Amino acid sequence: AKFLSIESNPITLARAIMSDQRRHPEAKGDLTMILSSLMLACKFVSNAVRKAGIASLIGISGSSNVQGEQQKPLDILANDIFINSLKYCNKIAALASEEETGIYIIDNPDEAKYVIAFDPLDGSSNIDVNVSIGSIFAIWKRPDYSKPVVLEDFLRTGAEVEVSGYCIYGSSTQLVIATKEGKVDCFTLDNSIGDFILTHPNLRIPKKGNIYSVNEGNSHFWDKSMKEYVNLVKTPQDDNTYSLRYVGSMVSDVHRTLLYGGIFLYPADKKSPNGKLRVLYEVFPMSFIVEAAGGKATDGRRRLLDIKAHDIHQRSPCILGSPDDVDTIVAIYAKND
Ligand code: AHM
Ligand code: MG
Repeated sequence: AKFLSIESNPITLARAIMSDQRRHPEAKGDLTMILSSLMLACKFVSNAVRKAGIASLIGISGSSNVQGEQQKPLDILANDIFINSLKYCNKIAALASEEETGIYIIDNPDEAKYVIAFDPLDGSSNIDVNVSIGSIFAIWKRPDYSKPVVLEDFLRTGAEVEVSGYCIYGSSTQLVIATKEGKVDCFTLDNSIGDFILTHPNLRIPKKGNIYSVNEGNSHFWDKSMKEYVNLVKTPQDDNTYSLRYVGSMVSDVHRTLLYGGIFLYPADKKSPNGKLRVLYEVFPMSFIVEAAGGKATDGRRRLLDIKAHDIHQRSPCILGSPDDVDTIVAIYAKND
């Protein structure tokens, strides 16, 4: 007989979301359907990202491929994949994408209770140099789903998010999902079976870390408190030395912060008075995940999840990570204001 060491009872994402639904007998399975669609979209995008490097070698780059089909930049392709996948689950009334100018209303046969905001491929300037990138999303329940969907369905706070997550296309593909019950799970794509497997259940961010992550090239343009904070973490102390790690791909920088602890900062500066990151597609989903894992997220002065969006593409400064590290910078802002 041959003996194989293979996990015969893995918890797949499909199994996890089905058992979640069983725990909530009142639930109609809408979120289960939406998450299944997102899981499929992430697998498709992962596959496209993995092929991107070789595509130019085998002659399918440029404006059309060998079959004469129009080629699309990867971020536009990812946007199409997300839209198509979400359209057919019939549970999403409208979506807002970083790649779309306005909201995208889906013509549903039934009342759809949810709206979703996503960045289909964040950090896309990193694609050509083979650096990890990701997709980010947040889902809200519509306040009144008997009415036609309107822009206001998206102009909400981050605290009202039902579920949010990101998928990182790194050395492996991992999907991290946070629910409003405060549970964060990380699933890793097993390419051999084509399914996401629960590899990091109940993620909790370390209380304090020793990594800071920021584009320090902008430091000249920062406000006094930002400068003071970064100087502080760079000043050697007996029990405390911080390392700087900055990928420049939010999903990677936040993923590391979640697992190893520390702080990620994209502050406002003189060039970008509202920072760079988008509230709906980046700031809310990531803040929601970090808080659900026991971390904190602030713009320096207020909790990010308390912002109420007034524009789907609005930006905000974003500071998030281990609670002790975030508390330190919040105290500096309070002292200097
Ligand atoms: P994008 O949505 O155009 O890809 O930009 C967002 C990305 C984030 O992933 C990352 O945190 C940030 O831009 C990096 O910006 P910078 O190059 O200014 O440091
Ligand atoms: Mg982006």
